[in-house]
Amino acid sequence: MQLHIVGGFLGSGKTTAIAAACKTLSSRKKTVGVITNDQGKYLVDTSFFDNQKISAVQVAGGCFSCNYDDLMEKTDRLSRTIQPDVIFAEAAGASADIVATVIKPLRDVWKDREISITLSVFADTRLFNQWISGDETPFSQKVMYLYGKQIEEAGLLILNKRDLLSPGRGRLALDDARGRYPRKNIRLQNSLDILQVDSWLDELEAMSNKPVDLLSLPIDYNWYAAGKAALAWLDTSFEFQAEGTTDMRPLAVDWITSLDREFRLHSIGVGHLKLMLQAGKTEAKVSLTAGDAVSWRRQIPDMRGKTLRALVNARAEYDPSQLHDLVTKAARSVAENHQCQMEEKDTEAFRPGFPKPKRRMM
Ligand SMILES: Nc1nc2c(ncn2[C@@H]2O[C@H](COP(=O)(O)OP(=O)(O)OP(=O)(O)O)[C@@H](O)[C@H]2O)c(=O)[nH]1
Ligand SMILES: [Mg+2]
Repeated sequence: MQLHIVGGFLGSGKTTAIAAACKTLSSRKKTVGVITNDQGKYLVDTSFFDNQKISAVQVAGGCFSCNYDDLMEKTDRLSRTIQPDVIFAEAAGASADIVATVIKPLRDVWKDREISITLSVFADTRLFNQWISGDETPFSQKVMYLYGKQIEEAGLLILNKRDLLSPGRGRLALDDARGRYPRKNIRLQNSLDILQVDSWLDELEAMSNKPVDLLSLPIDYNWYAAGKAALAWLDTSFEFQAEGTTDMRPLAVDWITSLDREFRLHSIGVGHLKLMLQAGKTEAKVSLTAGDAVSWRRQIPDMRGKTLRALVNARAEYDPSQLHDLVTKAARSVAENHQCQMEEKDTEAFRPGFPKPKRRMM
């Protein structure tokens, strides 16, 4: 079996690439499962994989390294229930130090089992460019420390969303990355293009057959923890109830437009605001990441129904309760403007705690 761990910063495109890769593998008659991971427990990504009919289980309440036993348990459960050829494990977007705390310990306990493990790290090429050139980014130095550590430990670094840059700037990013990390496998990718995802899969296949040496990182856990704790985690659900069946899209568009405006107004570094929207029979995942002004609009289809349900996962560099206030206030205001009743439930707003890996192998 192949276990492909997919790391990388919030909103870099991990879920998108994994979902596309699962489709390709299924069409090749391979059985595939996914393990999602997050600090919270009400996860947009898990519902997204469920909606795509991809077998997914989640390791919730902390990163893989702190929930290492749960990761092994979920891998075994998937192995028993679907007997997969391939499992993708998507690490939470603010986790690093995966080689020392997850991959090496797993290779150690599974030394008698035929499981190959790879590590891909995704990076939005635009943020990567800012970081590698020393330009200002939407995030503080603490958060960018964690970001840099993710990049540093990648077995395969994917500079993703290449389609959002000119070909020249994309190539320049690739050259810069290769200059900084001459021994790393690095690729430029547009994960919305299935052929480019297929070629990532080919690389994963090759790496599974001939494992690359992964090096444990030197990492300052105080800085790493400070980077995590600078981020606010908000998971919550809203239900908007209209008087009769109507198109709920305008309400959703107004809500995210107003959130985007607030984020800019308060200069909030948005890692990823993701929503799973559902009205009638229509479901849609909508993402807003740093620097995305418009693309989320295309992700909201017409949604006819009397009720719009929204599962919200927001990760941003801000105070958790203020982030919660901001999201709720905007929801209340659009509900009023669109003459809907609004109810909120299952809310958790917090900062990720100090990472305490179960094992760490140098
Ligand atoms: N243009 C473009 N958009 C992309 C690409 N890959 C992903 N996206 C978009 O980026 C947004 C975030 O993608 P996700 O796959 O959810 O990102 P993620 O890394 O799983 O995010 P977290 O799980 O929150 O860490 C979505 O709107 C995707 O459609 C790409 O190659 N090009
Ligand atoms: Mg994801």
